[in-house]
Parts: sequence; structure tokens; C-alpha cells
Amino acid sequence: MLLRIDHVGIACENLEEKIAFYESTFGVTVVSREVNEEQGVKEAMLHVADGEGGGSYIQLLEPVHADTPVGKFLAKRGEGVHHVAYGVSDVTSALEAIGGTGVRLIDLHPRHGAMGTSIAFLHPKDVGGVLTELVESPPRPS
Ligand code: MC0
Repeated sequence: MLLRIDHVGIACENLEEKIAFYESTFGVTVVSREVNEEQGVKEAMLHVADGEGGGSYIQLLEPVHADTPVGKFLAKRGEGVHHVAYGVSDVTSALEAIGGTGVRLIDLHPRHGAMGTSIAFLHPKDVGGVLTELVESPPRPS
């Protein structure tokens, strides 16, 4: 069901500072920046590698305000890994299969994610303390 690690989401206080750190330390570059109001984040995707069905990325996340998932996470735990996102070919059928195992779905239906993806989150309390995201990439241009 899982095709690859699509991205690791990292919560940070200052997006621009963290982008500069990742670029100068690891030689990765930003391929996309977005503000996702629905998710309450300003985010940047830094490309790491290409895999089956899409790339893999580091996703840096700064909250747009304190009362958001990432804002609450920072207040409680400080900067660090916020979630792990796996690539799937069909997020709706993956949700159905995983929901059927008893894992709580935060999103019953896919939502809009970075770079035109469809995403859905699984509850960290049912995934060993790891907030887990499923990502379906948009079709690649042929
Ligand atoms: C919260 N908890 C986490 C966690 N966030 N555990 C592991 N990793 C995380 N990131 C734990 C808390 O420590 C707490 O445990 C319990 O879950 C409840 O947390 P809370 O702080 O009281 O907050 P809730 O319950 O209001 O919300 C938690 C929940 C929420 C995971 C449901 O953050 C959520 O819906 N997240 C999904 C959306 C999201 O994160 N969006 C931002 C990224 P204790 O033991 O203290 O009770 S958007 C994104 O990434 C998009 C743009 C993309 O990829 O393209």
C-alpha cells in the first residue's frame, strides 16, 4: 500500500531561518512554498530524491498563528519532527483499508496538500505516537 516516504514534516518557529539551515547544511533546495490556510501553516518543500510515483521531501512548517495544529505542537513540544507522510496511489482506498483496521482517521476524506497533492491524516495516538499522513500525488505530465 505504501509507495515511499513522501515527506517528513518538521515544525519550526521561523521558516526562512530553517530553510537557510537545511539548504546550507544538506545542499537541498526549495521546490515549492505555500500558505495552507485550512491547515494553518506556511510551508516549504525541499527536494531530497525521486521515488516510485513521486519525489521525497523535507517539509518545513511554520504555524500561521498559535491556535493551529503546528502552533499547539510547538508550544507543547518545541521544534522537531511533526509528522511522517507516506505516498499512496489512492488516498481514498488507503483510508478505507486503514480505517478498517481500527486506526482513527483524522480526515475521513482527502484534503488539499502541498504541490497539488491529496492528503489525509491518521491519529498519532493510534500510530504509536506518530502523526501519520497519506499523500496521493497528482498525475505526472506525460
Ligand atoms: C498532537 N499530538 C501529537 C501531535 N500533535 N503526537 C504526535 N505528533 C504530533 N504532531 C498529541 C498531543 O501530544 C496530545 O497527546 C494529543 O495528540 C492531542 O493533541 P492536542 O495538542 O490536544 O491537539 P488536538 O487533539 O486538538 O489535535 C491533535 C491532532 C491535530 C493530531 C488531531 O493536530 C490534527 O488534526 N493534525 C492533523 C492536521 C495537521 O497537523 N496539519 C498541519 C500540517 P497527549 O498525550 O498530550 O494527550 S499540514 C500539512 O502537513 C500539509 C500542508 C501537507 O503535508 O501538505
